[in-house]
Amino acid sequence: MILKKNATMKISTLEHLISALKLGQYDEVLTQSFDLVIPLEELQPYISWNPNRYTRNCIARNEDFELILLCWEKGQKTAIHCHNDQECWVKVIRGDFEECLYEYDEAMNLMSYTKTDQVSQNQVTIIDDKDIYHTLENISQGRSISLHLYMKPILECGVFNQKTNQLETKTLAYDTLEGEEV
Ligand code: CSS
Ligand code: FE2
Repeated sequence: MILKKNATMKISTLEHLISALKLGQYDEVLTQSFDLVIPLEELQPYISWNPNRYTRNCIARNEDFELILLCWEKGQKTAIHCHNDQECWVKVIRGDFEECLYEYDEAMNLMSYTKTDQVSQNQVTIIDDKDIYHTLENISQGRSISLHLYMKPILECGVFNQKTNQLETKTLAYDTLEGEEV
């Protein structure tokens, strides 16, 4: 297909999505992300499960972005965390999540709960403020899957320890590395 200059391709496959990200078309991806439906078969190579914690599976990354698939057993959840100042985009592929939002006041070292949202299949949640922290929990009756985009990649993030009321730094790792440097 010959595209006209400036013409926008509708993103409908994982390959299209990765191509758009490689071209730096982040605004385009974010605009289309609400309607975006990536077939589950295309995500199959990146699915893995762990009974003890959600898994992080790399689909594609370079120095500008990181696209990963997270696989959640029933009830698995994150700690209260941030995204190392990077914009975070989450698209629910399957299942239902509860997202709790918090705001961190660095001067006071105070983490304040703001609100709880439910994010369901095909919906998108975005965090683009460095002071906003959140938790994500799989509240489905079974497994859930979510697609995450960070611009740029996050190698570590701040995690709020609710027992000590202190921020800690957590190193983030992949469970599978099917995806390549692109
Ligand atoms: N930030 C978490 C998932 S919730 S957005 C992570 O990358 O593991
Ligand atoms: Fe997060």
